[in-house]
Amino acid sequence: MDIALYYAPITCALAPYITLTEAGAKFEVRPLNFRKGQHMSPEYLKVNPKHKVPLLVVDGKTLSESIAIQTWIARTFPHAKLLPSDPWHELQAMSLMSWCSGGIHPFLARINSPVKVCDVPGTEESVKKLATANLVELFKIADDLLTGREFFFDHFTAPDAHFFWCQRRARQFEIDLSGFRNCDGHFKRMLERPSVQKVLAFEKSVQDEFAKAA
Ligand SMILES: N[C@@H](CCC(=O)N[C@@H](CS)C(=O)NCC(=O)O)C(=O)O
Repeated sequence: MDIALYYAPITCALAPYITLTEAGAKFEVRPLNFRKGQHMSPEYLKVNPKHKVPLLVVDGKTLSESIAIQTWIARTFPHAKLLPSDPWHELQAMSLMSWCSGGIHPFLARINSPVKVCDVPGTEESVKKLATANLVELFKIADDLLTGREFFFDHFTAPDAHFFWCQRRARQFEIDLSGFRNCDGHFKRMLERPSVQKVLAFEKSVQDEFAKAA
């Protein structure tokens, strides 16, 4: 089976990189340079008209959307237990990933690019402020969910990877999460995982390559 992951540094494509690594999958990574607009190139738009990453290619067939990708990885590599085995908990895991993707991510995207949601001159800071307030509320919910737990379930699963990315992105925007000790503990535990260290080292190497090519 040929597996390729379209990826870009900093983006949420970090999460399936983590789970593919946790699963011991052999996969090729195809980095896109967003600064050079490679995700908008005619070649990439043919592969993914949504111009987004992550995108998984399995034996030439494409799969977009993080949750579908994570579910495919979990089903294809069941030994890695990337989703809980109990059916109800499995659905709770899907619910968590939907929340990361549809609840948390859009507010992170607004901070990254406020003009995409409001182009009225002078509103950028206001968009960011509102998004930040929403994120603080969402991280409080996550903090409560993580009370007394190392991970969202009784072991590492795909939602942990997805939430790790959300938290990392929020920290890069310097959102103050210092009051959320359970989130903080989760973040630190994730940083200790070899899969996470691998993707962060990979990210650095790609960023260095892109900087050289700039
Ligand atoms: N709903 C998608 C969101 C993916 C997404 O927004 N990816 C961003 C990077 S974090 C992207 O590729 N943005 C480029 C663009 O929108 O042109 C998912 O969960 O996979």
